[in-house]
Amino acid sequence: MTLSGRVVASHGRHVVVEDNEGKRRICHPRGKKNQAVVGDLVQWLASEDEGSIESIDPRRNLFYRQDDIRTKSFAANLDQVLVLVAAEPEFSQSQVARALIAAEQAGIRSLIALNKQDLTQAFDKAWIRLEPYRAFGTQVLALGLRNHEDDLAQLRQALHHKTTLVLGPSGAGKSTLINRLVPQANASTNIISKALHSGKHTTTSTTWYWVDEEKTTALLDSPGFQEFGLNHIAPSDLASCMPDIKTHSDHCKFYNCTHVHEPDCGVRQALSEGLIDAGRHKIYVDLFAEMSAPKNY
Ligand SMILES: Nc1nc2c(ncn2[C@@H]2O[C@H](COP(=O)(O)OP(=O)(O)O)[C@@H](O)[C@H]2O)c(=O)[nH]1
Ligand SMILES: [Mg+2]
Ligand SMILES: [Zn+2]
Repeated sequence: MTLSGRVVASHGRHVVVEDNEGKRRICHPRGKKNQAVVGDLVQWLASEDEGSIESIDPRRNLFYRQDDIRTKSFAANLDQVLVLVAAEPEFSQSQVARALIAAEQAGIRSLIALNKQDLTQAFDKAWIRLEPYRAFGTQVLALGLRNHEDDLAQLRQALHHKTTLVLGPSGAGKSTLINRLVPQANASTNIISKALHSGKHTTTSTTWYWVDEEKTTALLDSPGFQEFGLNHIAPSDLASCMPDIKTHSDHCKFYNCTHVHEPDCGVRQALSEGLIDAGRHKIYVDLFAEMSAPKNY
């Protein structure tokens, strides 16, 4: 008889499943298909200390990121994506945009947090760079993760009772955030590394952490943020994944307007009137070109 469980880490095709008692063990996929990802609820079968995945329960959603042609990583059944950036190192607007587009395409809410409030000058500059996101309704939190006086109440409230995938460039403070909110994070990582027989947890793609003992709030840490590919999205769907572009795309003359060069384009009109941020339109145009380029694989 199969048991239900949740995928809490993955390593290649092998995953770590947490059972209903909280015990974690490595499970192997049965067959080539049915690739389970972190966040999946699965039916599994025990065999001694390990197990096999028999089936994957229907998913609420599936978040994709494609780092290059080969490496795809996913997480399933998310409530939201938290894009964590910092005053320093300076974040890439394009990377932030990509993460939000991937979330929007998957039907997942996203929010942004800007860390390192103590670096006041750089922080103020970065805060202004996030203005276009606030303008179309994205929640942006100010954080000082290294300031232990701060109880992070606003952040805790935003995460409460939710499953949140944390994404951000190296150096933004992802590990600091996990360690602040998940006191037993290191122990949890060690159990996962042991189950996967891998010395370093850095080879794990995504890891699930429980924030509270009641297991109602979860954080997923996903290392790496570079080369955030969006090859799974059709260029014609891009505008609908960028709320500030989408708002102005209803009044284009051509139903299949790409908002790049056409006359009587609502988006380009809004751009010329300053209603769309020029940097955001540039990101749209660049991404549209990237997605439209012939794929050589
Ligand atoms: N100045 C400052 N540094 C911070 C803050 N939070 C984290 N850091 C530092 O930023 C560096 C990168 O943090 P880390 O959590 O490893 O980032 P990750 O690469 O996203 O996991 C570390 O040296 C942290 O101590 C903060 O609020 N202020
Ligand atoms: Mg880290
Ligand atoms: Zn248009």
